Amino acid sequence: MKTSRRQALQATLAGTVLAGIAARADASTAPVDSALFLSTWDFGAAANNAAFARLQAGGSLLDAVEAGAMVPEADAANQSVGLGGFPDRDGHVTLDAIIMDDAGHVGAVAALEEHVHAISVARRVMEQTPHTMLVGEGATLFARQQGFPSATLLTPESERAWREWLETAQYRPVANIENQVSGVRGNALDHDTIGLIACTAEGRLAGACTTSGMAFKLRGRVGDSPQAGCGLMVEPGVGAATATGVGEEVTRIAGSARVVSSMRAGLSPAQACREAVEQIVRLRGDAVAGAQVGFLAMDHHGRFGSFALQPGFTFAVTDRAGRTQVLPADSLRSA
Ligand code: SD4
Repeated sequence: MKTSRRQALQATLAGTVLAGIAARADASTAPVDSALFLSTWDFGAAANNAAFARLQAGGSLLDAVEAGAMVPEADAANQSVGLGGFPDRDGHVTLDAIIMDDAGHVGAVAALEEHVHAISVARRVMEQTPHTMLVGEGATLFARQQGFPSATLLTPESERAWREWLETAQYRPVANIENQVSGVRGNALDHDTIGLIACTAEGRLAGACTTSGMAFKLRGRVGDSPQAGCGLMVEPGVGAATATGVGEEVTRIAGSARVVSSMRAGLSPAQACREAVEQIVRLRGDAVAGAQVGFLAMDHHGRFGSFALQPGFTFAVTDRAGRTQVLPADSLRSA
């Protein structure tokens, strides 16, 4: 399965990459030296392009990151975000999302059901309530009350995968495809969470992160993604970071906040991402032997970097002219 997934990914990359696929994922050598949008995985390219289009059409930076995150959320073929996401072990698709800007505005939802665009509900939490996060039934009720259309998130394909998983009910995340479980084959082109961070030429920052979380998780499980400082962090005058992979490992170290703090202390975005991955390994040792965690970071000049625990993490970068590339991240472990 791993080989065919890699072949499929290569085919996608060939179709998506506009230039510089062989470049290292660091600002010093990448052909794009300052990013406008940076997002996780190869499917981030379409999200970045939507974000760019929204900005070009006069939207705010928050409008742009929201528009970008909505792309994988609406894609039923993507089984790790939004519509068609893999369900929890009881068959419910539950979504986690967060949106944040550099003026202290944060909104998040966790374990949201029945609504495709968790990122938009998160934004509504930010803009219409005094709170930063709503969860479970409360989040779903809020979305209804706010007039978001309800939808059935479980697609026949994801239901089939869940029923197949029920035959063994083993929870064994696999690197780079955490949302697929050993023995259950999802869409080989799809990965996990989308985290999308943005930086304008003026140094304004924003970010969005949205996911259906780990496939077949315990009901009520919330990952890193919607937690401020874990799946996403934005700090004015410093930078932004986002994470993907096994959320529990990211949460243990408040990963994205750690990456931003390291940038504040003078590390480059790539160094800051690497430091966070190394901290996870220091803490967890063999417990993370097969796990994947990947970080993306961008400073307030748009310099960007990434680093992952395992090989296979890719990210999409869009420069201020709207050119998008998909690049491979460096990793602690080798292939
Ligand atoms: C979670 N971090 O819910 C998310 C899932 C993910 O790669 O990104 N997997 O733990």
